[in-house]
Amino acid sequence: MEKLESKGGETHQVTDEDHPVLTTNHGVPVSDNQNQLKVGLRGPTLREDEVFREKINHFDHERIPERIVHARGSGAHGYFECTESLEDVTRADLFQHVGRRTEVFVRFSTVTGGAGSADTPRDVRGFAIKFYTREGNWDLVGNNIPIFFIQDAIKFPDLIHAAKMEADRGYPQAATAHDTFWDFMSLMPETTHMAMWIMSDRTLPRSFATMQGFGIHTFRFINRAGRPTFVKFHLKPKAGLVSTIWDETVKIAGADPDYQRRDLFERIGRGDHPEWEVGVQLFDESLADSLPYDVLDATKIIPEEVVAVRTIGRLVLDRRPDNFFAETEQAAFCPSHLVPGIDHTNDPLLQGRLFSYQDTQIKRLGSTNWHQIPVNRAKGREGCPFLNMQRDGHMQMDVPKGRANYEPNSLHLAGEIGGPRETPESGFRTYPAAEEGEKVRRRAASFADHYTQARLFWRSMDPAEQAHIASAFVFELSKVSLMHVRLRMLANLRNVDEELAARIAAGLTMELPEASATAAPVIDMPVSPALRTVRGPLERETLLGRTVGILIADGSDADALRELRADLGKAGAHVLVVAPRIGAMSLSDGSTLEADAQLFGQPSATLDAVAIILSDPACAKLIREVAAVQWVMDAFGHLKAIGHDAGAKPLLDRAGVEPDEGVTGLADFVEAAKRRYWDREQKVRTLA
Ligand code: HDD
Repeated sequence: MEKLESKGGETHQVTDEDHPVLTTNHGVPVSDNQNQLKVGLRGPTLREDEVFREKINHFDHERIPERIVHARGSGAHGYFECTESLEDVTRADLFQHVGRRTEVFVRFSTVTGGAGSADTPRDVRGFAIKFYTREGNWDLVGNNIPIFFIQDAIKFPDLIHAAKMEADRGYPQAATAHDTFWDFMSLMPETTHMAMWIMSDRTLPRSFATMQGFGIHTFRFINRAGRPTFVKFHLKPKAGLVSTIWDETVKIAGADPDYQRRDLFERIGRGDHPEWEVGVQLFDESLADSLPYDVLDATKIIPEEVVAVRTIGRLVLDRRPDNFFAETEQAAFCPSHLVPGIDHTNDPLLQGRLFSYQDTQIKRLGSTNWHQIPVNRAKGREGCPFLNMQRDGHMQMDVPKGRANYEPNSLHLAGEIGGPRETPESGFRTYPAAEEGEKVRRRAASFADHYTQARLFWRSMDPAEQAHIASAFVFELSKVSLMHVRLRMLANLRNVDEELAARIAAGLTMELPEASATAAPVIDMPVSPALRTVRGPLERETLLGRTVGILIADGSDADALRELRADLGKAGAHVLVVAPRIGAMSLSDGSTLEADAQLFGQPSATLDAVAIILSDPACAKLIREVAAVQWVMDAFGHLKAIGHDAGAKPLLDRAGVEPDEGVTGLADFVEAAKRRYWDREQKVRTLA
């Protein structure tokens, strides 16, 4: 029996059990969703079964082409809040008024893997932001690294082909440790600076919420008077810059391939909203001219020590998508989408991107009307998203009124709808840069130096991170079977730093080749501590946004557990009680406590710090359980704080835990859990 019911302003047909009525795509109520239409109970099915045909037909078409790069991604809604007006340098609406919020949709991604690949390979992370400003959508399509591999967009297909699965064998998936990638890298010295960044822990972020974001290119701001200012965009995570280490990330990939997607979803769900300080580096033509590198070259940074990052707002992600496909998968970003007050520069990488994204969205989403998909739709002033004379095409969703689909027209004089008109003063205007020259296919001499900033990066690193970089090179090149490619990489790296090259060569048991020729002198720039991840300015000693696991078993000390859990919670940590069994564990005082996770399903690699509270008999049992021993051994090996009571000591001993300041009693654990113990690394790992 069906009846009509009104919910939230909409009227639905509902069943007797209060479910909405199941219908076909065309609104016809369905009587049976369990069986095809047949002749007789065991007879042949009938072609007239429209309920079946429509359902299967739709299912067969459920997939659209995955993105050629950045196929694996996760998104969230939120807002940008302006905290300092930039009225003097740009007329962009979102930067005018302190306190004004602009809605955003952000999609994070890895680059090389397919849509179903793991979240945690060594890879650059995409950080694409769609700002729904009152003057249209602005897409800032950046990464978590402030530079790029190549200088000219014409090399992008070559770069991506070399990085993705090898063409004949279809592997490796989401990994750069293979011949073709390093063949390309070694033949293109302009990639050397990026090679340093991708071999660092930057490509192993713990969470999307703990990575930096960068707009990379130099853009232009334009103020109301038409004055231009160069700008580079920066995002700094409020939760601090936190990466994993290689062994940890490999183990996370096995334990939870959706680790970062889950983290984003769950963080927002528990109100721990990812947040970034949004900042800008502002500079003018004369500063740009004074630099020993070109600001139009996307393989270069401007160190923060040279041009400070000015914080002008915050980006907060506070709402999960309702539907992954409709929003995250169909979200389409284009660097060509600018708003009045923001403009491009001649960066040849950026210029190539202006074509590519628009083109790919038409292929991926199947129609030039992809801007009408809700997540891509401009919101505009007073809710009016867009107004123009573009018409028709596949999947047109709008129903424009009137006969004026051309401009100019004078239909308004007859009382008809005349349609929109241009706004010369306030509309988007390109900065009228004066350009002249011959048509050439050549690079400027100012793009020739490929090693100075790679050296700057290496020399700015903390020794712990240097060891990770050198070891990452050893690992990746050890997977390269072509000896001439390894040698060519080593020859290039000698121009970065002799010690780095020697460490990698030793790790590969190879002789160092002659250094490769350089096209420009390599300069020693002053080091930039702002670039550090380890012991750098964005490392935060905090439990906010961190997940701490407490391992218990039957008989664990109830008071100690309750107290620790409460203290960790007060300090802002997300606490997971881990136990050999999921469900109720009986504690020392006879009470029971529901474990949040099972030992085998929540390896310590997935946690930021661990505590262990065990009764003597439970510990005696757990030291014979390899998963428990591994849990503790990994926490120690991954340089995490380990808090424990006396009962847990035999388990620590079995796991080879040696005393240091990160191994504490329960009373000191909350403080200790706020950081990693980099000095421990020499004790537990041989690095290059
Ligand atoms: Fe790109 C996607 C970032 C250079 C061509 N790119 C894509 C995404 C990000 C970036 C974050 C995913 C967007 C999303 O979540 O949907 N790409 C960058 C950055 C670059 C860059 C930071 C250099 C500074 N890209 C680049 C070049 C080209 C492309 C030089 C081509 C000439 N990128 C694409 C693309 C993609 C893309 C093929 C695939 C899916 C998409 O565009 O929407 O058009």
